[in-house]
Amino acid sequence: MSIHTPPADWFKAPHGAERLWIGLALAWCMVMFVAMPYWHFYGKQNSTGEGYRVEPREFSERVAKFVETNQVGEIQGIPVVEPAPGGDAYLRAQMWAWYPILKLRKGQTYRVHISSIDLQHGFSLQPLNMNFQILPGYDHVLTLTPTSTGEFSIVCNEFCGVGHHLMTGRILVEE
Ligand SMILES: [Cu+2]
Repeated sequence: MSIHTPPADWFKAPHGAERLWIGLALAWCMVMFVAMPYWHFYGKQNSTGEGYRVEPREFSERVAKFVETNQVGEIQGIPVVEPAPGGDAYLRAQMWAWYPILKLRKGQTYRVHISSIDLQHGFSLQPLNMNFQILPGYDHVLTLTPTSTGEFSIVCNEFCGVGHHLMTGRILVEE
């Protein structure tokens, strides 16, 4: 069978259910088109976009110093560290762990510095579903004010190797 040109009047305008679904999809596209910039400016869980260049080795040193001066406990061998209210906290992403465990106070504001010292990871705070990309070489600063107490899990949502599924961490929030 040979390839032949389609008839000149091949186009048939969508009608019925097809027209309805295309219309709904288009309407939803328009809603998202407006919602994305809206969330960017008015969302309560947005990054401020504050970030700095940092060498992984240097970031590791800051994390070590932060742990050394603010450690208040230990859970399963991982230090629990409580930064001063209004102060800086450090969180290191590395295959395949988040380090250390942060202990924060409800209603206090912190500057949480997050970086990776090897490759790209994804910071996903659960169950709030706050998500940020964590890259080596960048100190990503999150201005964080916990509004509820409890234990929050951090999972890595950027595939980072065979231990990716084990890469969990936690943030404890107390009164
Ligand atoms: Cu990871």
